[in-house]
Amino acid sequence: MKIKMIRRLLVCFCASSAFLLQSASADLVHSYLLDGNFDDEFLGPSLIPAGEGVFTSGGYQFAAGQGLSLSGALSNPAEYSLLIDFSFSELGGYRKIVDFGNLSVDDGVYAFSTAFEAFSPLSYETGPFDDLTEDMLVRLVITRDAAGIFSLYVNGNLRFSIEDSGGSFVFSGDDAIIRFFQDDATTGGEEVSAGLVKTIRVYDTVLTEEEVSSLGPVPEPSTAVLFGIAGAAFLSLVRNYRPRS
Ligand SMILES: [Ca+2]
Ligand SMILES: [Ca+2]
Repeated sequence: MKIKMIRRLLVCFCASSAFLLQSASADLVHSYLLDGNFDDEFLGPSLIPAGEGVFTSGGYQFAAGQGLSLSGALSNPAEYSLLIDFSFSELGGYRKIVDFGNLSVDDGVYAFSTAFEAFSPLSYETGPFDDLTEDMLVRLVITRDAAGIFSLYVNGNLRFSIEDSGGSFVFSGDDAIIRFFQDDATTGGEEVSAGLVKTIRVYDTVLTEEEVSSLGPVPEPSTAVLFGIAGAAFLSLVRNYRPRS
């Protein structure tokens, strides 16, 4: 009886683990959990820090302008999805989150006051205010498809889609370099904030609205922790099991 029950639990646990891994990894090509290093969990290129931030229990903490960069992570610099779990400790005015042109142009994704904004001189779109709160983690997902439709999501919810006809949101630097939390030279590198980044994920396809929605907000407690708890509970069950003779 008991062996059957444990076997059933084991099957259930493995199946749900496989499902979690599978659903989390669809089209996911690079994953950075900033828990003490800049390594890609998929053994791809590492993030490069632009300063000397510090790792805390919550993630990588950086001073204003000390962002991160990532090169050679995209197979197509014009078609991608990026997930960023981060917080800024100062808001107000423009503060750059993602730069697409190796810091050579003003175009990019910014925090504009407490809203997210996709800015280019040709077209820009601002989401609702109060999407950002100082020092509160938020999950930003941006996607761009080959036809140039650029979408921005906050905590799993679509904020806007725009047509990027000018290619402002195509990564145009060498090796499609992605720069996080660093400002361009055209505004003197000054549109920045100190902050904290917990997770960065790179997908080589465009996530659908449904897929982004299923990613939800920043996990609290994290999925990894819950997964760990479930695993520990199962192991403890197995360890405590004593077959009756
Ligand atoms: Ca890590
Ligand atoms: Ca700028």
